[in-house]
Amino acid sequence: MSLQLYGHPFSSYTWKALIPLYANGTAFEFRGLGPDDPVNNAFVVAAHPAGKFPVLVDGNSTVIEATAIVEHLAVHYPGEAPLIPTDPAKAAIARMMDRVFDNYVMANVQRVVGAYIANMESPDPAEIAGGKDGLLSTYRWLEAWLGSNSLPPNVSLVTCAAAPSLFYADWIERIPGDCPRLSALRSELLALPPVARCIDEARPYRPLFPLGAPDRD
Ligand SMILES: N[C@@H](CCC(=O)N[C@@H](CS)C(=O)NCC(=O)O)C(=O)O
Repeated sequence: MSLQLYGHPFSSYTWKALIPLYANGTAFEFRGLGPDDPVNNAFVVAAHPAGKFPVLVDGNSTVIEATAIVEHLAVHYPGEAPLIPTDPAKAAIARMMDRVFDNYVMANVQRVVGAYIANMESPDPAEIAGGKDGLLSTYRWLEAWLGSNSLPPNVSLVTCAAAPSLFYADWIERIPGDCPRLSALRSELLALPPVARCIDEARPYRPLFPLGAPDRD
């Protein structure tokens, strides 16, 4: 099989690459990372400047960074879900929103999770407060944005970024009641078949969530 995806089923950025693969029924081999997979771990450490995943291998090409993986799939493995809007103006907006979800939702999730991973008994309260405040600011920005914009109707780059980041963000700082559009968007995204599949495949790993996984979703 020419496509291989290196990642972990509980990793939000791995979901970002899995969602387009599942949405378009693209055949690939999943290469898991973890204590029992030293060869796969070593491959990722060599492939990415910071050893981060997912990593996609397509024949002789190695593609790092989840956004670039979605772009690669859109170009080389087009399918039912047009991952990047064909209208260049809409594509520019999709790329802008991809940055919002990565840089201001997922980065704040990782800030809080990182504080726990650094010190499970006594996570840095400033890091936790900073991450949670950042999430609340972004929730309010997204709520306002959704008042006059909507996501593309099909699975797109924005879905791939938004679904995993909102899934985990809500576990860290619940989307407040004054953000009903964002709350509804999260529910709609989690119900999409490729997203629901990622959620189900990750269920066995929930005990790994450093803050304790809530009993929902
Ligand atoms: N900018 C990267 C971020 C990827 C990332 O943060 N992946 C996490 C897993 S969700 C990771 O590799 N964590 C392990 C590490 O940082 O060493 C991307 O978009 O692919």
